[in-house]
Amino acid sequence: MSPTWHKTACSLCYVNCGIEVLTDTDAGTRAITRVRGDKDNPRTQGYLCQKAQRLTWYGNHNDRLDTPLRRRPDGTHEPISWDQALTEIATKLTTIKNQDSAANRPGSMAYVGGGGQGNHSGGGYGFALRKWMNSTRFFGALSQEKTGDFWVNGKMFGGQTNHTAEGVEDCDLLLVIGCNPWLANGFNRARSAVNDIKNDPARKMIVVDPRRTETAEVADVHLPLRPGTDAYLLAAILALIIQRNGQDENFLEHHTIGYDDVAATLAKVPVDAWIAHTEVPRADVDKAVDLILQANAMTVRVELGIQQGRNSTLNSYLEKLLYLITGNFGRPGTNALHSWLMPLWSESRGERSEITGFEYIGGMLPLNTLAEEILADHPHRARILWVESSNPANTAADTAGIERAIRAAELSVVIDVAYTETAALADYVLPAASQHEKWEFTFFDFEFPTNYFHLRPPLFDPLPGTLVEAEIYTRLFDKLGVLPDQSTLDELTNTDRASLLKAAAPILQENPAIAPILLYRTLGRTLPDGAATAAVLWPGCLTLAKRMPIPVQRALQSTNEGPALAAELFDRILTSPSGTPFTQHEYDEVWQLMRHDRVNLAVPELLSWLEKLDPANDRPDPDFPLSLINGQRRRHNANQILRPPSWRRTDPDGALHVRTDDLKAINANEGDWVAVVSRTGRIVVKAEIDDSLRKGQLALPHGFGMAVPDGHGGRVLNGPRINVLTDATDRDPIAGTPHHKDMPVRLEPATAEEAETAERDAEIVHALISAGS
Ligand SMILES: Nc1nc2c(c(=O)[nH]1)N[C@H]1C(S)=C(S)[C@@H](COP(=O)(O)OP(=O)(O)OC[C@H]3O[C@@H](n4cnc5c(=O)[nH]c(N)nc54)[C@H](O)[C@@H]3O)O[C@H]1N2
Ligand SMILES: Nc1nc2c(c(=O)[nH]1)N[C@H]1C(S)=C(S)[C@@H](COP(=O)(O)OP(=O)(O)OC[C@H]3O[C@@H](n4cnc5c(=O)[nH]c(N)nc54)[C@H](O)[C@@H]3O)O[C@H]1N2
Ligand code: SF4
Ligand SMILES: [Mo]
Repeated sequence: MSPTWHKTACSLCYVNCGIEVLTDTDAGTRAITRVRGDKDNPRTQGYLCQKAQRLTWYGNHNDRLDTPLRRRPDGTHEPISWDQALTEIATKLTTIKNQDSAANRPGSMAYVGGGGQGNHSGGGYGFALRKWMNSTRFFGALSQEKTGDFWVNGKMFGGQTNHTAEGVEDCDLLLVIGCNPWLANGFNRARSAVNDIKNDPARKMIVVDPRRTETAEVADVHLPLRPGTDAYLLAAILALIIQRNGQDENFLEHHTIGYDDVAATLAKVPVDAWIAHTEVPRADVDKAVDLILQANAMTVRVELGIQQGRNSTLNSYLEKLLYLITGNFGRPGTNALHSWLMPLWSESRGERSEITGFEYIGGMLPLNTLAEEILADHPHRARILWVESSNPANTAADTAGIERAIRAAELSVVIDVAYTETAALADYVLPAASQHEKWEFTFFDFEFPTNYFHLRPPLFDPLPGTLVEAEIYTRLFDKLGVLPDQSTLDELTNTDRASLLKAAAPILQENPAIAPILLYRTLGRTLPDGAATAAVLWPGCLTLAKRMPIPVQRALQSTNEGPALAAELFDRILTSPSGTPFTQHEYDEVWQLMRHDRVNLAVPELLSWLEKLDPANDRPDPDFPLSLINGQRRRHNANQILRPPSWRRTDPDGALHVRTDDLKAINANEGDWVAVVSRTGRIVVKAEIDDSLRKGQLALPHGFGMAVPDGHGGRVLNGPRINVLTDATDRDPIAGTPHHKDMPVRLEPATAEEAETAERDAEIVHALISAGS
């Protein structure tokens, strides 16, 4: 039989490129032997990056979980049955829920994750549990990177789900601030898009990044600012634009309010002093302003360099002002808002944590405050830690604090595909079927004017012993005794789709939390080929068809309306293995996506933050004079998704990147073990020269620090556990996001003992790589 190519998506970053894979036909294996771009995918059109070929290392390795585990008193784990695990967990949940309500305190579950880069099918079901536990405490990766952006969107556009898209493919100027699309992608077909701009003399690119990145290398202008000084630079650029009358009066008049307040604040910016503070040559800033003023269609693309940098929320405001004041919004090749099939986050309205005082943004609390929520000496502290599809023991700030918090929780449960560092500390570990073993999708649909959704069928049967998340939660709710009896479920299953929610209304009124579970157990049973998890998409289709029928009709080339249009959309999603457009807008409709009537340019909290900026407050700490990029995206890292060391033969140790002169300053050489020391921790890493960094800047990679099986019954550390270094209290005042990209550290030679331990671990890891495990 000739091998067949299966359509799916890459789950190694949130772009989720459409791909086709060849799978090993030997029964029982779950190897992906070849990967190619799926040319039929209407969004990514066959693109893939260097990481996708290694996808097999995600679900096909010897550290997959295949049985529920329970923690023994000595801290080790023992296998137990699903039935026993879920019974015990349900008992503890019920006890704590009853205690919470008897004490009249808010639900005490802290829920972390709910989906990673490629999988959001489980999240809705996890939310159901959190809701049933009466808890609002939700934390995740987004709440350590994007919540500042969401907060600003709420103020300017009116909704925290009013999220922006970029028109990279059609722009004539791409302004890249604090991101490196050449290695990290982050938007569709990133490398092709960057190459297209490079090869077209009429199109330009500016890069704002302290390091001369691979992207900066091909830019027309590179502004290598001092780390952490973006707010000064962006404010100076805005001030210069206005000095040169570069504001788009027509756009400002018709689509915005508050410009005068913004202009008044910007007029006070001491442009020369602030540019001097950024250490970027003035002539280069002027060149950048020239390009911005000449552009017909500019798109601003930002990421962690400013979102996990100093003044994070202020940066998110200033980058938006750049495109709004110049009228680069809602036209081809500019920034815009986008539609959602179902929003990935929600709207908060100023509610705050009782424990830390931090504001909920998009329904989330800062991940940086998770340990405080659990460890606080407060009657309303979190008692349960529930983690699904996230590895905070490695990815949240202050590893030691997070580890203490996991141990301190009265109940900790981890749902994952692999035995992660978080799982290793949990009371119960529940093994999930991988993204290649179930129907899966994400809500990372950030496109305008046409937006796409991709539901992927499974490539393999679930690994024996694992369950799909929807099934895990449904069985747990069964144990909790809150699901209707079978005959009621049967009756609902036989109800026609359009009336299902109405028929279920009395049940949901009594217990609104169980809506996803109910859909899974009823509508889910009617879906083809086990696509039951997709049942949660049905309410999204109904709402969308009602709220924006015309863009949906255009996308589907349909004349249906109401529930019939929703049904057509739902069916289209179920039968489109390469993904499908779900909305197609006219550019003018961008204004209907916004909650405000006009964009509100003046955000008082941020204007006063800007007024208070003062270079004198930015002096480096003499004890920690260097700036660490703590979590750099490189050719071969992918969050914590690919765990076996063998997937990367390049950079096996997760080396520290450091300039020749900064390494010489401690009398060390390339290949030496050196210590990176912060206020919070110390880690030992291998030094590798990278002179594209700015003087005084170091970089450690994201996506390492896993404890992997060493082949002899133990575990070995693979590369730096970077968040040992992170101070969880060094964070944005509004969003609480950590300053991962500008962490004050110093460099020291490693001690002989440290070097010996590190070398021993590295030798084991290298042997594992040679053996291909
Ligand atoms: N290869 C790879 N790709 C990935 C991922 C991965 O793990 N590996 N993860 C995915 C995820 S979850 C995300 S969120 C994205 C992140 O994608 P990016 O944000 O593009 O990646 P980073 O390397 O974290 O940091 C971006 C840039 O910020 C720069 N920088 C550091 N300090 C400053 C500063 O003070 N100011 C400015 N302007 N820039 C600064 C760094 O030099 C770096 O080039 O990548 C996604 N893609
Ligand atoms: N110092 C520092 N820290 C950082 C960053 C940084 O730059 N520097 N970057 C931050 C950013 S931007 C991000 S996005 C986060 C990412 O950090 P996390 O939120 O922890 O997410 P991932 O690393 O993507 O890990 C996802 C987990 O999901 C598991 N998983 C994969 N598929 C499935 C599935 O189908 N079901 C279940 N239940 N589990 C599954 C994987 O095994 C893995 O353990 O890290 C953040 N942490
Ligand atoms: S850009 Fe690369 S890692 Fe991201 S989804 Fe596409 S192929 Fe996968
Ligand atoms: Mo991220």
